[in-house]
Amino acid sequence: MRTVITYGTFDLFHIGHLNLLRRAKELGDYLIVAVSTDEFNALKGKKCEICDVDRMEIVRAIRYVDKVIPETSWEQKVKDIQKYNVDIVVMGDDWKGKFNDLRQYCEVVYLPRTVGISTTQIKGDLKGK
Ligand code: C2G
Repeated sequence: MRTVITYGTFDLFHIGHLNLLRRAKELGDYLIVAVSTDEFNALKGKKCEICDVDRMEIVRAIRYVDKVIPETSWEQKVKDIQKYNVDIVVMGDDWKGKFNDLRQYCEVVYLPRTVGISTTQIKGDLKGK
């Protein structure tokens, strides 16, 4: 069984997130998604519209997702890879190169982002209304 893991905030869940999760699942048999906690997002300088409990619940309901765990730190990825026997880490290519150090543990795949959609853009559009 090939286990895939990906990490993200998934705030205001949109088609870009769904495309990422669908393609991540296509690379294996079991997809784990680590959803950033509100506390970790504060470290990332991100303020979420949707709280972490609800963001995790929404991601958990996606048909491609087999397990949801909290993402609480940058450093947890190595522990996750070992704990869950991960074969592939998948991220959108805005992160291209950032996680290459994980290649000593497993494959790392960067997938093209879905153009034309982002949580920031959605928030901006709503503010303009
Ligand atoms: N994404 C995408 N296309 C978009 C928007 C996002 O493919 N139009 C991807 C991102 O590249 C990322 C995932 O969807 O792989 C989640 O995006 P965010 O919620 O913005 O996650 P981010 O804040 O980048 O957190 O440790 C890694 C971080 O937790 C990633």
